[in-house]
Amino acid sequence: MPKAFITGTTGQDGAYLSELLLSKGYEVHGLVRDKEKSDFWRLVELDVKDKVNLVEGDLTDEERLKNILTDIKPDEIYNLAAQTFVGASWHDPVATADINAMGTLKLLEAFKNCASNAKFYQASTSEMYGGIHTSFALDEATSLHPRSPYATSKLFAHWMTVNYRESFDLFSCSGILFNHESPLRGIEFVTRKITDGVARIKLGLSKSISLGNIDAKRDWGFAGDYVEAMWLMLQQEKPEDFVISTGVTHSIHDLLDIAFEEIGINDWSNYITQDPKFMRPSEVKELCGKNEKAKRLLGWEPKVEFKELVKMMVEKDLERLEK
Ligand code: NAP
Ligand code: F7E
Repeated sequence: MPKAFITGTTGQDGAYLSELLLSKGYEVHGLVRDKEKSDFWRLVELDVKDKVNLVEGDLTDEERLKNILTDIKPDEIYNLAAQTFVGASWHDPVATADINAMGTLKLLEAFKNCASNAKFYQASTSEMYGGIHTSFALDEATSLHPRSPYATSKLFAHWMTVNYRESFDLFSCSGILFNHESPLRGIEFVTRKITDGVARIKLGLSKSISLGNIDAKRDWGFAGDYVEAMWLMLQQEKPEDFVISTGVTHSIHDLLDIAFEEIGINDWSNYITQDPKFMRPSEVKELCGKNEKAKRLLGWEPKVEFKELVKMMVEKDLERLEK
């Protein structure tokens, strides 16, 4: 039975990846910050909480990571833990860098010293492209220009992952994933904030949704599809980095159109307010990824398209609130 160690198990991707690996017969070990106090709602919703071996520890504690890897001897390591909210990274850049940049380096050290036969996956991000303006979709060869403390911390982790591969001949690779969403998305991210807000408006629990820059455009996919790509990357003979995206970009206006249409509202303008507190000091205006390499070498393709994704999220939020 292959063994996987996942950091960030309680997060959106950690939950879907746990479910996927369990379905493939893996023994899954998941890092959690506090076995008593961590919020396990996603693992509970997917009915996998009791099937994952929860291991207590923090990505910033190198000795603990070394002990864990020595004990578990995993075949695959998925580093998904991070301070993931871009907006919050300007308020706490030091903690963001401690976890995302130094935390990853500490895990790479533990991997090199205690589990060097394993394969290592790093959760890199399209935010690393941030300020790149091009009429072409972004791919593995495009240069990087991070526009937030979050993106900058992830850039360090990304290049460290490349560096450990090139320096020590380890199987370490990065997935450069574009935004991916689901009913398990955190409520602070714009997709879930909107689908939850729309469901509240429908049920008379709220009158409007307050947002920041609604002109932003993203390449949004479904998290369930994206964890498949993570697994595929670690099944390759050779460690390589891959862009994972849908190749299609939508604006927040499109998102609002579909979400409000689900509750029978065609003109959402009276239900949206804008608040400067949700604006970012340096915004990433638009992102679109080119997934040709993943299609060609991994045989991966996104299955859920944008409209279906938004509808799925509104439906789930309505169901939760009605309960
Ligand atoms: P998420 O839902 O915010 O989950 C983040 C996870 O990291 C949580 O399990 C959290 O644990 C854990 N964590 C945070 N700080 C930690 C620490 N110091 N030690 C141990 N665990 C810690 O994130 P996600 O959307 O699943 O994203 C997964 C990964 O992919 C992240 O690295 C993210 O940066 C990257 N990524 C995400 C996207 C996307 O669109 N979702 C796109 C590109 C890359 P608690 O429950 O204790 O808070
Ligand atoms: O913002 C705009 C906001 O917070 C998307 C993380 O998973 O994906 C995610 O980062 C856009 C931005 O996601 C609000 O300014 C407008 O332009 O949903 P978001 P993100 O910043 O793209 C990447 C790939 C990651 O790696 C990250 O970990 O929406 N926006 N109004 C808003 N955003 C939020 N959150 N809230 C608003 O009210």
